[in-house]
Amino acid sequence: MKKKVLVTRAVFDETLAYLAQHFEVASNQADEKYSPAELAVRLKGMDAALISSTDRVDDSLLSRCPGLKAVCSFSVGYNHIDLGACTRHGVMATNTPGVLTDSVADFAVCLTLATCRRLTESEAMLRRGEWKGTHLKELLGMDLHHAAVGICGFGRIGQVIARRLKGFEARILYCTRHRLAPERERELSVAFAAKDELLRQSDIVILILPYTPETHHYIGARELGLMKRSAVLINVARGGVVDDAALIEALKARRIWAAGLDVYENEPKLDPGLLALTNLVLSPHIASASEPTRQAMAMTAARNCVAALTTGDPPNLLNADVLKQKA
Ligand code: 8YV
Repeated sequence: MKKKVLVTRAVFDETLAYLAQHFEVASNQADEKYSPAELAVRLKGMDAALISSTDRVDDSLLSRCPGLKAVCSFSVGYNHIDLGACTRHGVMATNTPGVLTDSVADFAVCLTLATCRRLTESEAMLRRGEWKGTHLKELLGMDLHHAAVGICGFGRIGQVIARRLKGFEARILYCTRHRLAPERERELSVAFAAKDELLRQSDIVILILPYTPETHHYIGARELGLMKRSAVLINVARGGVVDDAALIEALKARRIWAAGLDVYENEPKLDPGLLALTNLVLSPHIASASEPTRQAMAMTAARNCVAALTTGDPPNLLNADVLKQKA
């Protein structure tokens, strides 16, 4: 009997073809967004699921699908998965680190440049037919080259962002839980700074840290108050890392100069206050959305799933303690 796998969101045909070599696959190419109740029903009798960061995996879901052995997310972030609950229910959880690092780093630089140089605001003015021709003081922005850029979160993606920004001769500060070795700091030409100091010194602050209970509202009114009035805030991490309401107030009051957001609290619902702001660039959680990268994410998740249901030792296992429990 082939094992059964549910794919909760639309994926590439290649991914489904690969999975079908191993499993009986229930797909969702219509890309319906399953409610938690719907997901629980569809997971009944399944051995594993390929999930997206839009699917919440917790005790309440897992208690309704006792046969489930693995959840394989096509995302590097895993704040949508309660790892403790997975381990308690004997369910392996995996993610897709590494394959999206370069694309997300590229996009962080893209969002930074678009925000600093008021790209979307300019384009919107053009599309409204309001352009009267170029003049000296039109849509003046700020420079990324030679700027002081503070990167909060300095794992794989943060370090590649730093490498990208070397080409802009930016002065890079970083803060993270585990400071790098001095030789690695020299190699990347970066300097460690405590969070508040980084916020005070930076012209541009880029957020690329995991979303956890500790990093909820990592940037709120207090932190925005520490930043320069001329500063730019970029969020390519997770919505909850920034207090959207505090950010709206700070942007309205020009407490900071501008922001660029790819992620939002309660996405895909955006706080209407965000939509009214012009000193704000918005993108719909597309930092990893290059064709090759999303293909690689889907295949990595599929391979994790095959490994989980065959060898029981998937390469990107997040909750290793589940194996001890199975032993
Ligand atoms: C995903 C992301 O595309 O990988 C992540 O953590 O946020 C994005 O790359 C998104 O989560 C869809 O799964």
